[in-house]
Amino acid sequence: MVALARSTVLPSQSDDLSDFAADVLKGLSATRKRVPPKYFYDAIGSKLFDRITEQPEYYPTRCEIRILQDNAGDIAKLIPPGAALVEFGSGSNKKARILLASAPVLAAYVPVDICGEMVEQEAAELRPDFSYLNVHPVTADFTQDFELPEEAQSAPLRVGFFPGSTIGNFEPHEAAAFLRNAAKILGPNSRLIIGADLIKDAEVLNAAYNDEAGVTAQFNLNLLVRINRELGGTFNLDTFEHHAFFNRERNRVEMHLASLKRQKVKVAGECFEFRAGETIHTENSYKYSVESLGALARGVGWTPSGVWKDEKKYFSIQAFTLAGPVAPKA
Ligand code: SAH
Ligand code: AVI
Repeated sequence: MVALARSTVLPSQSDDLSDFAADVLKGLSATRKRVPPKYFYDAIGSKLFDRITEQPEYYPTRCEIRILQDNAGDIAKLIPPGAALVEFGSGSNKKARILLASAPVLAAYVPVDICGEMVEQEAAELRPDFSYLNVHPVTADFTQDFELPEEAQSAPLRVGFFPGSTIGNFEPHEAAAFLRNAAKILGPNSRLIIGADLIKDAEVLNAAYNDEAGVTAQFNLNLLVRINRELGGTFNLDTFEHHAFFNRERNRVEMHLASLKRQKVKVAGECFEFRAGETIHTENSYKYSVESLGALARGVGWTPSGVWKDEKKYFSIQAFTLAGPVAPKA
């Protein structure tokens, strides 16, 4: 992988393909087959996600943008002049643009994403409109340890921005681990602004993950396309189907790929058997209340310091400050 000027590609990224192979082989060998959702985001998957955000049923992006537009001034008050803004899982630059337009002069804006193509392209598109800003994209897996660029490290304070409810794609214990890692990366007295989807009617949620145009289905199935291309997989896409539903007991939308028949599939030289109806669990999208996310964050040292919601109370932006030292792992 090539590190471009003014950008950072961390050493762990050179291992990306073998991590992918190891995680897929491990997940397909489990009693309940699964693949971690971070592997959705190759260049095609990132574009498909962007198309999901334009579907009429997928309300989260529109709600979050509305909250940002209506409250940008107040939210930006959390960012002191000279701070560095670090965006986790940045994807499209749309939301950052709104925040940056209201923010004071910053030491740096650091979008961090696992998809190198996306983070580089979005940074390149942002620069001409924010010519005074030091935009320093980083390609990294934010569940792992990674270093911020020097400009962000030497800033007096760092503010994290984690929009899109990507926090919901973690298991709750992984979300706590992410928040602990974010505290470590951002450092003392940092702030964190998180976009989190709220618990709501199953009907609204089921529609959002089963759009009429079938873009979410394509996004889900693209994981098999990626496994076929990068890991020598033999998945026949016509024999797997997108399933998504709200699991009320666990406050999460589950996405699966269901095998339509009994079959064998090879991946990286290994053979996996599927029963008819058996699924690969590809994603959870946990929905939070302000209280439940607040409790999770408090548990690892972040103090809730602000909440903004849209009119329908579908989505929230929640702010946290890091008071004391990072809580040790339980
Ligand atoms: N922030 C954007 C995109 C959300 S989609 C929005 O609000 O619309 C989730 C984003 O997180 C994708 O861009 C994906 O590539 C990135 N992502 C997912 N898992 C990641 C990981 N483990 N490390 C870094 N980026 C990750
Ligand atoms: C990025 N993430 C928060 C999206 C979500 O809603 O869980 C990913 C997605 N999956 C299906 N549709 C959108």
